[in-house]
Amino acid sequence: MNQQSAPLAGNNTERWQSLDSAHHLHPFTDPKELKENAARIIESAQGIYLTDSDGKEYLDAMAGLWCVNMGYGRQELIDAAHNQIQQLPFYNAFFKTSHPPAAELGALLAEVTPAHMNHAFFTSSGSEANDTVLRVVWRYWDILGKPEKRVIISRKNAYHGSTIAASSLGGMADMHKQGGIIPNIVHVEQPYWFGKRCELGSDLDPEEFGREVAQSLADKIEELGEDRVAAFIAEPIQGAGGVIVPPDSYWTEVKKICAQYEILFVVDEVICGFGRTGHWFGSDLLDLKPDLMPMAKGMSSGYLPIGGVMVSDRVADVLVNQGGEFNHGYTYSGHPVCAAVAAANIRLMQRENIVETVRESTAPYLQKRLGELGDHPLVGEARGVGMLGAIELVEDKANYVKFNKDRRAGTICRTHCFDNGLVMRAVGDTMIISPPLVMQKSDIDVFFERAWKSLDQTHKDLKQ
Ligand code: PXG
Repeated sequence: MNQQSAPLAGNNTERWQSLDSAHHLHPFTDPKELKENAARIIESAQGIYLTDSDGKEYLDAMAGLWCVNMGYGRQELIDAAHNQIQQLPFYNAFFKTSHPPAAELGALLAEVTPAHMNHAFFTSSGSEANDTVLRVVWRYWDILGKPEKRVIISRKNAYHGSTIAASSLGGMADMHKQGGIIPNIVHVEQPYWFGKRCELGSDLDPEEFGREVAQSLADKIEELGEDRVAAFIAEPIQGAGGVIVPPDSYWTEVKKICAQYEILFVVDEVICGFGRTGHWFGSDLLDLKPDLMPMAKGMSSGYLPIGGVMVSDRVADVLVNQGGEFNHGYTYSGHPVCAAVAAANIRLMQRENIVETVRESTAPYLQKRLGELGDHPLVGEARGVGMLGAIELVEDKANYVKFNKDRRAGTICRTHCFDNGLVMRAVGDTMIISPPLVMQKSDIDVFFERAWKSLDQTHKDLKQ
């Protein structure tokens, strides 16, 4: 039945819920369950606070979906979109044409990314950026006369997007079950120390664990043969997998392995980029030297959909000087309005010194308060880097025992958070945060109080 012809419910919330329920299939959602509960309708936002259609306010500790880094309602970004849409709402970047926003954005990205990265290929999302990664990696080795280098090594529980190629690159078992995996992609272990510690039920030295997991990459390259391996892809800190902060030894070893073998190193900066870790990119924090860097989300603070792949000079030299035509691109590659907003966002970040403020002031305070949440009896570990954090809910803190999945501890906690005016995401029983970078210390205190209260209520529910 067409809902427009149906009588509309009394208040706007009910109306939007009923239209949504009748006509909108949501991403990563059980549609039947949602129909039984009705969607929460978010109507407006300012700074780091959201307001729903009943006027209830929430502190958005997820920055939308890891993206609204500069906060909601930024006039500079609104003006950039408004001005550009009047001047030139669309033109393509195919057939030897360009436009000022794409040219400006490329130059700005070259300025803020690591010094050896000076070319950008634009997309509309992180998933398209990772599809582009596959195309660039394969093209690179083809041009160099090594077409047998085809395999891309990724990690279990990684998230690289939701298109067929990006979900294949990702290591999410539930996505593979429904969507399969395209050929030439394999997955190695992830550096999730806490998960392994709980699984083992006995002591596990983090640094030794980090080295062992890194070794699984070298072992996989040896097993496949270096002549078949094209690239290794990883997020600096796994985001959607549960904000997994590796032991220090992990990246030290992985960097050595990437340098030792003739493979491309792809660092997925879709979450860690644009100040999230207190550095412009996770690659800066960890001193990674990526050959390719997919990015999106914080690039425009989520105001408009834009992503891209930053290409190192080593790869660009081959593509540009030896490759001929690259048969790849999207209608909206470098979309002028999206590019203008992304450029305005980067300039705003520079003008407000946000990366430095996060590194020196806000992130240390957030991590301190997150550490205090670690004292809660329900919390087995609280960890984080920069403006990223995870809180592991456990049944037995002293003995590292997780809850049985059926208890749905994370879902219970997330519901209490919403009721208490806080948006936290639950990955299983891991509560995660990725708040806007413009969050102030006083907001962090509000976050702490609402989170503690939600943990208390969850604890009480789970004891019953
Ligand atoms: N790489 C990484 C590291 C991501 O986190 C993508 C690529 C894909 O980006 P797009 O723009 O195509 O969504 C992502 C996206 C979650 C969640 O539930 C995380 C993402 C997307 C949707 C939900 O935490 N990350």
